[in-house]
Amino acid sequence: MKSPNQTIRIAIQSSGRLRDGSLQYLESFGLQFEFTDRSLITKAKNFDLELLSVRDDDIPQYITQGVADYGIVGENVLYEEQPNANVIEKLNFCQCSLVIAVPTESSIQSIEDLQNERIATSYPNILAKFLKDNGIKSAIIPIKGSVEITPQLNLADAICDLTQTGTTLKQNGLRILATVCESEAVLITSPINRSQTSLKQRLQAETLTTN
Ligand code: PRT
Ligand code: ZN
Repeated sequence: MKSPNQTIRIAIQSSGRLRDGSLQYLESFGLQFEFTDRSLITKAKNFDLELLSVRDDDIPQYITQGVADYGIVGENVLYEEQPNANVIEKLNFCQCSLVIAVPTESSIQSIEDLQNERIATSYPNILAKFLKDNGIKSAIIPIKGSVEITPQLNLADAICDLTQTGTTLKQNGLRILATVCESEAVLITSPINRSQTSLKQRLQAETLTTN
């Protein structure tokens, strides 16, 4: 486990939808990085800070274990793995919705109609809580990717997946039945960062030196 007062370490996604927004957020503080290769760890040029570039799914774990001081991850991934996680700040990018959708021609018209039906999802924990809160018992089919295809394969009667523009749902002949939650990128911190100081405060506490 990393001890306090060492180099600040921030876990961000190595590539994907969160990557650019995460870097822009960090660069807005004046931090400068030089990416020379695909290395896992990149040191800031002008601050005692380093980036850990990893898969987004692993970021909550890195934070819980204190391997990194801060992390940037989507709320969907965070709440799937750690419902009681400590979010420091919402970052206003990578917005999307986690929705339940059914085939356009399905007889399922309301969430009550999901009783005893099969729902495929990559977010079984968030979905289970939603169904429980609404008093509905369905069979949750955990699936890692291409969830939208499962009704066509008769693997599921409904899906619970992320959507942004709605294009993918439409292309797969699906319509939205209910929104489970909204999601955006958030800054989270390690439990060993006991003061729960925002990254901004921590960076501003020391003067950035430009090269
Ligand atoms: O490799 P790694 O595990 O790090 O990345 P990943 O492939 O798991 O994640 P990535 O890069 O695809 O997404 C990272 C995060 O971006 C997600 O966890 C969400 O917080 C956020 N995000 C925002 C989205 C979307 N928008 C989104 N549209 N994640 C996924 N999608 C999918 C959606 O499920 C659909 O299949 O994109 C497809 C297109 O969506 P439409 O509605 O615009 O057609
Ligand atoms: Zn992922």
